[in-house]
Amino acid sequence: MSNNNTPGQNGGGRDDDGNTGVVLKTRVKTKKPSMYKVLMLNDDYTPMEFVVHILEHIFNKNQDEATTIMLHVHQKGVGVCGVFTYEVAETKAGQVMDLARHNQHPLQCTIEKDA
Ligand code: TYC
Repeated sequence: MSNNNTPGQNGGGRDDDGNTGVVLKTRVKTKKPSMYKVLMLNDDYTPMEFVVHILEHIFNKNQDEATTIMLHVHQKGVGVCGVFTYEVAETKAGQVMDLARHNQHPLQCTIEKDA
């Protein structure tokens, strides 16, 4: 993919309008943001249906996707609910923890910087 984002200097010290002198271009700020995984941890007490509900309503998964992720966490101990920018990841992890606490489930959710 290309962009117009490479800073450079016009040849011969002549700018686009033909004026002479030192001409520097500034890099346009278009760096991609760091991404963060939202991880859910297994426990022995949170009902499977509750985890599926969380995945459907907070992570916008359909029932099949939600069930697959829940079973992965149940069997492996940890799984990825989604990958987001930092603020979105923090917000979603907080929503999971709030819902779990309000329903008295020990479900744990954390975020981790993506590689
Ligand atoms: N292990 C739980 C049970 O057997 C289900 C569960 C799945 C809990 C995923 C947490 O993140 C979790 N009821």
